[in-house]
Amino acid sequence: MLDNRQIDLAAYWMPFTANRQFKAKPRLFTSAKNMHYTSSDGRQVLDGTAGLWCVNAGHCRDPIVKAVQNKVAELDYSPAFQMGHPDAFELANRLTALIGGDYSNVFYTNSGSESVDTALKIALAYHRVKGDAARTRLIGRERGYHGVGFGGISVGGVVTTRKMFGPLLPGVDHLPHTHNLEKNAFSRGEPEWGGHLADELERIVALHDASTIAAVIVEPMAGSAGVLVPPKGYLKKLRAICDKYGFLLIFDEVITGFGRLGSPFAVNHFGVQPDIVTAAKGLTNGTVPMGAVFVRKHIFDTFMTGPDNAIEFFHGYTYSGHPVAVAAALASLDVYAADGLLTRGAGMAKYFEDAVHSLKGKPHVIDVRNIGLVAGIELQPRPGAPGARAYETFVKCFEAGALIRTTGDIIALSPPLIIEKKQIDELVGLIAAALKTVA
Ligand code: PXG
Repeated sequence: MLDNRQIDLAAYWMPFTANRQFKAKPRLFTSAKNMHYTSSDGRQVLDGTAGLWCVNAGHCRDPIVKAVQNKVAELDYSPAFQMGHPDAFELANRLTALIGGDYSNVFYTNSGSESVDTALKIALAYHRVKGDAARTRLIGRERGYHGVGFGGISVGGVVTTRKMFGPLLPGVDHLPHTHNLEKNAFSRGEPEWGGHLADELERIVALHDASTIAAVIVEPMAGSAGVLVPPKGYLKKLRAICDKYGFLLIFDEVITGFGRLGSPFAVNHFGVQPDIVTAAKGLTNGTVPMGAVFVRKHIFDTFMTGPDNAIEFFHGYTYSGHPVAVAAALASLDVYAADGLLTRGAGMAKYFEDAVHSLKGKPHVIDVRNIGLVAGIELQPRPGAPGARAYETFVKCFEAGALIRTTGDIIALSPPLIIEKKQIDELVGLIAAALKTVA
């Protein structure tokens, strides 16, 4: 047990946190195992969010812990440029086999933000290498979240992550988001209404001309901005329009990768093959920072031209393919396979769906939406105090023994994929109880 008041909290500038509010009443975790965190005051807290959408196999799984411990003692670091280590190649082979299709190659990064910027750079460079240098525009979507790099915030559509930091990348445009409570409130799975919103890409083409557009990037399911499940047919339509005009399609699977929707990737779940796929988070079960970018064979092959001694893509990170991160990823894949976790969500989805939809009719709840092991529960904002209701619900849940995540007035649930039915009941029960106590 720790007394939070004895820790000097002053120097740490916390990310995406109300620093003064937090430090006035801190919430600290000191350990974790499987579905639970232990808080600094010694309480068990049920993890309803897999950390931040990353601890898909549950916490401190022995094979992953051991793999990291062993690797750090054996090969602490190996240069990423013009040198390699065997595990990095093995991981790339296993990842391309896992995602399937004709994804032939993997580029390593250290985070989702870096994966996004890497993917955007691959898209721009791809057209340049092909001699199509006029294709420089990038198309994102309103309410999209693609991390915090300048590329990611430029194509992203979350105003708070954009407004302070301009000018952003030029030549970016945005598709409309697909959120519409009048049409789709309390949808189960993919909403019926909204597939036609993909046609808005045609309007963007008419405005800018197809010859200027390099790529379209979307989250197959928008996570951060409040769990927006793609309407039926939407992603297939986007793919078709991209094909028609020669745009690369990028799926940002930082959240949806590694089993979140009940399939290994959203690519598999929706049967749509984008040209480039970004990943991070669940890649190492959140243990060690790591991201990855998957490309299809035609993308990689386009770069493999010119003299053999020429570097084909001037991009990379000191820690691309870090041995300890790679060890964590390999062990995570082993655990996912041994426990069947990358498809476990498919079997649990219906139970989870029924449980979260039982919140319909509870105080303040204006929508519940879900897919796989993800749910969004939207609350009516308190007049004049947007976000306050959801934040207070989050604090009450934490005090009662459950970790949830909120964005604005939306509660997002994304538990570790090992969650059991009785833990789903517990999580939803604690949220229902908290909602009753929030004004
Ligand atoms: N793309 C997507 C789709 C993401 O969800 C990133 C990129 C950036 O990843 P990094 O590793 O650079 O943070 C993300 C990150 C939340 C939440 O509560 C979501 C993210 C991060 C933190 C909190 O919704 N997503």
